[in-house]
Amino acid sequence: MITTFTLNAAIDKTYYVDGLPYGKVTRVPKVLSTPGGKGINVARVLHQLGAQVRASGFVGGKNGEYIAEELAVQGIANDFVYVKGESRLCLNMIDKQGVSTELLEPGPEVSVDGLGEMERKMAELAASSSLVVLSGSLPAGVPDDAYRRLIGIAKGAGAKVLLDTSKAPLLHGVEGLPYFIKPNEDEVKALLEAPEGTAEELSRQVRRLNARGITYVIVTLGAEGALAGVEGQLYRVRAPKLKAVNTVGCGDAFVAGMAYGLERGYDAIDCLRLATATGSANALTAEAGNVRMEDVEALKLQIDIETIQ
Ligand code: TA6
Repeated sequence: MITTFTLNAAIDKTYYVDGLPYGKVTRVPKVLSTPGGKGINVARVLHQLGAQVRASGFVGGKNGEYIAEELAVQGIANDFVYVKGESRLCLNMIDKQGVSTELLEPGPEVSVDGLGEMERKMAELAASSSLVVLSGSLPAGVPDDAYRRLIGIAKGAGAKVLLDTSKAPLLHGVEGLPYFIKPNEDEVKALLEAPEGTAEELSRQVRRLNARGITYVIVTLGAEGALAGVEGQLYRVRAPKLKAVNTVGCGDAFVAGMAYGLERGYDAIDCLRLATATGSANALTAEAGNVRMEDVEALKLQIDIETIQ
């Protein structure tokens, strides 16, 4: 069982518009709506890959009820902590050129009691999970070190933890030594207080994070693919150029592919291949956090992974 936690769950709305003239009225001809927030996207893609998965996190209000009910309709088990306030909407507006503009609401404020309840939920759910995925931003009221605390509980219950977040929650979260992180280049430098650097320096920094005890360190390099460090061994990963329909959720789909591979006991190269193909496949569908298996299978054959000595 893989359990994903989304502390700031959302309803993801995707608006397909002709254009977005600033200061003008825009009518929206096509709208897609689905439960979202990073961990929920990970759960949906894991379900599509065929994994046994459940989604947890904080939800609130009518939007929270919609998130739980719609996940059940999509066939995804869920076990949320309910808080006061309303779960947020995240808007992604895609114009005719395929340019994406996102508006992300802050989400409901969570009390100290709420975090305590989440810690109990983690202890309960991690005990029956081989992997736990913690994804996304933290809602107001939740301290920056929340992921570090939750990682400690999950590891104590015997689960491996994948952490996908940014800024202060990432800086604190790595102190809990998760099994996997997916920072961008700037975040790697911030984690090690390292200066701007060359490709060689970035490689050294990834190895230093591995040496600290984080088994998988995947540095996303945008269209250039990724640099992966796995227990000190580096890999350069490249995906084919695609005509993207919607790139929102590609990172979440990558994490889902990685979680699936790790749970099935794949080696590092097969995990990276599946994760990269799954992340790319997400770009080929209109909804965020959504893949077709035929795309994943076709893309797996086109992923280039170079072992760096
Ligand atoms: O990764 C895409 C996405 O998950 C959207 O679905 C949207 O809900 C947003 O990111 C939320 O990100 P955040 O880091 O604020 O949790």
